Amino acid sequence: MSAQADTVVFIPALNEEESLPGVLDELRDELPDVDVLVVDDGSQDRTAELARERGAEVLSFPENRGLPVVVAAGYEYAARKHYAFCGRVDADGQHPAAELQRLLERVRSGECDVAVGSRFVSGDGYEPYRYKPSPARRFGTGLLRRALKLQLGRPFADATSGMYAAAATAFPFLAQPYTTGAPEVQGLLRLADAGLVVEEVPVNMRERAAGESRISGKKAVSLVLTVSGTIVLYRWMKRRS
Ligand SMILES: Nc1nc2c(ncn2[C@@H]2O[C@H](COP(=O)(O)OP(=O)(O)O)[C@@H](O)[C@H]2O)c(=O)[nH]1
Ligand SMILES: [Mg+2]
Repeated sequence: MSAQADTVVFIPALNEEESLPGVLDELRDELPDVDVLVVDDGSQDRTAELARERGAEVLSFPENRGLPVVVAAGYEYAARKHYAFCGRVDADGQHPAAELQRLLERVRSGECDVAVGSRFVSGDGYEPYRYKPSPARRFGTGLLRRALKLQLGRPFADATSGMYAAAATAFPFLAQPYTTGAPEVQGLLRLADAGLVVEEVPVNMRERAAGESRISGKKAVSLVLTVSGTIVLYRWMKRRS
């Protein structure tokens, strides 16, 4: 067994046997020096087996616990194993490994504590408006952006992105249990309260390689409600504590 790397990249995965091998191969090619952890959330398919075959560490839950639990577990693992940096990408092939590398460079250079991959900011050669969400989705995210800006005191364009690089300073905040269905949004609120530096970095994302997104049609509506609920709930809990 080789020495532990300074970086772990974790991948939440629920029944992703079709896409996960490609994601792991791409990570190995682009980021050969990182350790990889697949957090298998009670998959019924060969997700865990395929991950192990490709040399990833696997944390398997006996049954489905949901993405918020999985996300906390990923950062908790990074903290417990004393990694200096932690990345997170989807198992569906949406997040190019080369883009994660750019996020990791930002945190490694000390420029920020957390770098979030964003489809909706421009710069660094990334065109504005390169992603055109449906009108319904645009309406929803517009509302969320306004609510979030009030809470964070700054604009944040892609608050539900799951593509992250974090330095160890951020692990304790990202590893705390999430009490809402929108862990990314809740995490951003915590990081802002802790005074950590979070940067939104323009990236390109792909369509998921196979299977279905968590977010489609009616689920998009419920996501908007969940995220708004998260913001309100977070305020309320903070006022009481
Ligand atoms: N562990 C776990 N992972 C999930 C669950 N739902 C989705 N995922 C994984 O979390 C990631 C994000 O889900 P995805 O459907 O791609 O959401 P989207 O990218 O926001 O559309 C993927 O890698 C999924 O395999 C869940 O209930 N538990
Ligand atoms: Mg996805």
